[in-house]
Amino acid sequence: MKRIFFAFAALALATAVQAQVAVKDAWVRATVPQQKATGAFMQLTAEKDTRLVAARSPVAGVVEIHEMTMVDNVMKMRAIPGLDLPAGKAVELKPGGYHVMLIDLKGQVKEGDTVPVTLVVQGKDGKRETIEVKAPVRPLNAAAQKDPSQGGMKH
Ligand SMILES: [Cu+2]
Repeated sequence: MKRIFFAFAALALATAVQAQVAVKDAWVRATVPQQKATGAFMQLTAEKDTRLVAARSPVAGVVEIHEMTMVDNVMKMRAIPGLDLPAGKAVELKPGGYHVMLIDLKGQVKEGDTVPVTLVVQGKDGKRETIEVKAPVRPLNAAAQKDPSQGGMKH
């Protein structure tokens, strides 16, 4: 009986730590050989006002938070210091919008792989916590070719 209680307590603790920000539909775009960067996409919903301040992944030397904006009719992306996650509001990271940029890739990211991504979020109280995400790799497609978040842009 005691053992069951401890198992349950450990489970409750684990979910409590992760409950701050829910991650849905995480995925990473597959790369071709020699490609040095790609994007990670997901939907984030924070319980309380939170800010995504950093990310890291073992597959990339550098990981940045990017946004895409239209500049003179051309989609450009740039690194931003953080992304606000308002309480209860789903924030989409998707091609053509915000994304987690995996730069300086250590190897090809292939369809069928799973890429671990660690998100660092900060609450209004300044406390940081990390969220571990396992993002499956999805294939490139024709529509993605024009999208700079696929790594076509040189960093
Ligand atoms: Cu980018």
